[in-house]
Amino acid sequence: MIWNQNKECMSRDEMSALQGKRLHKVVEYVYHNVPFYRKKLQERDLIPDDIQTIEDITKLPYTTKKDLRDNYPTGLQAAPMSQIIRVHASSGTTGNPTIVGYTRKDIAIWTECMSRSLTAFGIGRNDIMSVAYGYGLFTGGLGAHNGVENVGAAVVPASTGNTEKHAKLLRDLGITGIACTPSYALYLAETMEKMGITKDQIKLRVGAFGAEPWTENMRKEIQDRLGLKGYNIYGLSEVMGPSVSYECQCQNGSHICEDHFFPEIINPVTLEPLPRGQKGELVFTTLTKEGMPVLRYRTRDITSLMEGECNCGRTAVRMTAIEGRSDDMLIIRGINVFPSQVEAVVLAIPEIAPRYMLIIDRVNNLDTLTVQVEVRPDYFTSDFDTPGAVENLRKKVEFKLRSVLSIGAKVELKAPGSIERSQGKSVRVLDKRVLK
Ligand code: DLL
Repeated sequence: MIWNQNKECMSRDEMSALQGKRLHKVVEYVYHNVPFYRKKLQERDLIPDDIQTIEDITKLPYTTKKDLRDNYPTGLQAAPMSQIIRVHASSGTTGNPTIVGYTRKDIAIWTECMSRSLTAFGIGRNDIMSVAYGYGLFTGGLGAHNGVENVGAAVVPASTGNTEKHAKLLRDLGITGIACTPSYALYLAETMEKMGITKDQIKLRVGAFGAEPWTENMRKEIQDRLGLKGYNIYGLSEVMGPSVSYECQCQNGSHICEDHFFPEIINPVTLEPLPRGQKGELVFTTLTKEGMPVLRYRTRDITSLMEGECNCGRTAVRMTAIEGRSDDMLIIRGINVFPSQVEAVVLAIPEIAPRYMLIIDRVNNLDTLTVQVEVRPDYFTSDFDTPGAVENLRKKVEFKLRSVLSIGAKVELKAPGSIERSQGKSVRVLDKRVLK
């Protein structure tokens, strides 16, 4: 089934013409509403009328996460606050999150894209779908939620946590679809097994998995343990949220909603655009967004694009599974974490030296994060004799980390000089997870 035959199956020529028209409009819109973009265009001697076709996109400057950080909180927002009806936030590279505001039209378009994904996965009005992406600030929960309601299925807003209760509901309600991270799906399978719930007792048929990288082996394992078919769903907050692209029944790449999000692939070092088919960094321009449109936003995700009609009948360009990142962002329990965020916390605590190490592991399918930090020599000798001092400091670091990272980390205090110094580029991350 196809949700929007007209847009998902458009001929290439029609799609390019539509994209060109929309690109001109969005450039005109940001030129008049976002000083940051006006300045960037003026620096290149560009006015909106210079952008007429989609090929003209290469004249435009790139936008990066740093630009969002430098314009925190809402400097890149184009619509006035009176037109914003929702705000989400995702991890910034340091202390401040990235704030994204959506207008009513943005939410309607997002819901439309999410409906395309769910329809491609085979979810419709006869389904009951639990959404086990986080609902707090993260785009996963509410983004998926709106789509499930829109296609007429019944949504169960399970969110994350409460896994035993969720497993019981899966069985008792006969839930047929689930949206969550692939690692949470495995954790859920394990919890069910511990509770003695077998896959014959549940009716799960479809899984909408994304927000973190996963492999074909993980897909097989989840499908086998939960008795469903797992589909990939991709997205990012700066561009929209879940449903920037989605797999169809053919599962040969994820179709991009390219009437709304124009994709390019670039060489992350030289920033040269690469021809379709070549692997590189994915860049998106939002063609219809009002709240916070982005021009040529560098996602840092490494993938390649495939053109040509798919056996499902959709013509929309497909992207291959994300192979990695061109920066140091980690995804831990579905949450984006930058080592620089930890650094910002560490630098702000006087008792701690600016030395740290992140150790990430996957225990029983759940990601764990341990942060080792070094105590400053002066504090180590003088205050450490006071009863409770060590524990208080450890708790303080844990508390600050949780508020900045949005996930819990176990903190280990280390004696001065005990975190290994590296000879060359410092190694601050030890990722022990192996994606099988
Ligand atoms: O993760 C949006 C989302 C929610 C997508 C639910 C899918 C399902 P952010 O928190 O901004 O947004 O993180 C975006 O997560 O740049 C990728 O690195 C990674 N990512 C998202 N989906 C996938 C996927 C949401 N299917 C960042 N495969 C992106 C691999 C993914 N990585």
